[in-house]
Amino acid sequence: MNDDTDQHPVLSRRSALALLGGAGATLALSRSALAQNNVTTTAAPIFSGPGPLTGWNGLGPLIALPQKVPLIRLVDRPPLYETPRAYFASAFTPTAAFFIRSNLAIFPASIDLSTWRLKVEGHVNNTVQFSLAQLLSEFEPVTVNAVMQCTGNSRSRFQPRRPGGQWGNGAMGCAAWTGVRLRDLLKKAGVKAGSVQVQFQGLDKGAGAPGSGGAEYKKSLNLDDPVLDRCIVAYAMNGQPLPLVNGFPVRLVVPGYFATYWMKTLSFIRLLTEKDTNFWMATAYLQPDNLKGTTTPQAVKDKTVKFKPVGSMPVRAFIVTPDETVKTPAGLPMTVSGLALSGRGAVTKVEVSTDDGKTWKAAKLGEDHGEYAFRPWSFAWTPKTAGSYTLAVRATDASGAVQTDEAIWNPSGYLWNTTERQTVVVGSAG
Ligand SMILES: Nc1nc2c(c(=O)[nH]1)N[C@H]1C(S)=C(S)[C@@H](COP(=O)(O)O)O[C@H]1N2
Ligand SMILES: [Mo]
Repeated sequence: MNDDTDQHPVLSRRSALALLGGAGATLALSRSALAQNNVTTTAAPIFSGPGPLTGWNGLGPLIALPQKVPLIRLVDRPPLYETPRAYFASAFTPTAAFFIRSNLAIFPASIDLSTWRLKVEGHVNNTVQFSLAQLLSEFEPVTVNAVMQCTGNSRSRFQPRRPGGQWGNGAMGCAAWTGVRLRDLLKKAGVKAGSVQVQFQGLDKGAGAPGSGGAEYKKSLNLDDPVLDRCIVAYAMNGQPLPLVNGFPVRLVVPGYFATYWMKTLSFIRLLTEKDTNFWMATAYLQPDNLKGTTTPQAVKDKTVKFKPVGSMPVRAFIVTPDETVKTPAGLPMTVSGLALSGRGAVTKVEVSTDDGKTWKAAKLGEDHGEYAFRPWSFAWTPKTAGSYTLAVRATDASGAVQTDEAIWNPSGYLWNTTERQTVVVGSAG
């Protein structure tokens, strides 16, 4: 992709406000200059204070990894790179702009397909292994459009703040994933009676959190979880091979579930006779055992909270345009637009407020790409008078769940789905 497109580089909310306030020096940094350097040279503050970080994206320089366009680097190693807001203008996220997150620091720098195999092992009738050529030729290919979202997406909103990557909203993306049904692979191996979970492991390595025993990233799903019927082992996203950092040659796709299960460089599928108690299942990626995954710091202190492994994604809607750089004259018709998602039933309704959530009107839903994909929405709005407006958006899904203004809180900073807001400055048309 050409760097100097109309995809705007990331401006932090603060630098954008400075820009609106007429800070000429900030404005003088042209988009092309930013793109050429692959870094933001604006004085984006490094956030260290106690309050929530409220810009749409997290804060960090724009850095391009191999096969990727510049993304917002939150952490170098293990890599946390966030997708800039402008890439969410369409329902499918460009592969090269897809976010990157790995839990361990050592990721394969190359894959030799002459020796790489996907193994199905453990409590099976026959241990089997497949080359990529076999996955491509011996199984019926299937495609599913699905959003992958990091469990900690939007963690920077948490109040009190939680440790971990301080994501804005860009730790998500939607792709058309093509590959082989997990069920077809399990059939080839023959799952033995007495198996309770299926475990997934990739090729990355690293120490993990000190003392955690988490040096191998392993994730498991219950064998009786209906999500297994829609899981695929994907060798393509958006009609292209997966970039190495996004899991080449194959990754697990778990439509509707958080990304923690979407194993990259998937190389081991293992049938277990006991529940998986490894660090990444028993200690990490736990949510309070309620639908919203919310609790209070006091309840955690009092040890009254029951936790369970995270699973499906609650309903969310995002305002993509206008962003904070838009300053519009009164009377000019504009389109408010964005995306919505839910892992718990199709998005059925999106509503927009132009008065900070006091009154709501239905937005128009865009093309339906499937239950697990982003659902685009748009809303025609003509601000009548000059002033500052606070737009809000909320979505409803087929389960009847609707977003609210109530903040989510849990110790790991997961499952944020509070209604989104965007302030728009409307000037006089003269
Ligand atoms: N092999 C492997 N797969 C993994 C992870 C990992 O650390 N190693 N992290 C998971 C998490 S937490 C996320 S958010 C997604 C990120 O996928 P991406 O880098 O393609 O965006 O991968 C998931 N799959
Ligand atoms: Mo994640």
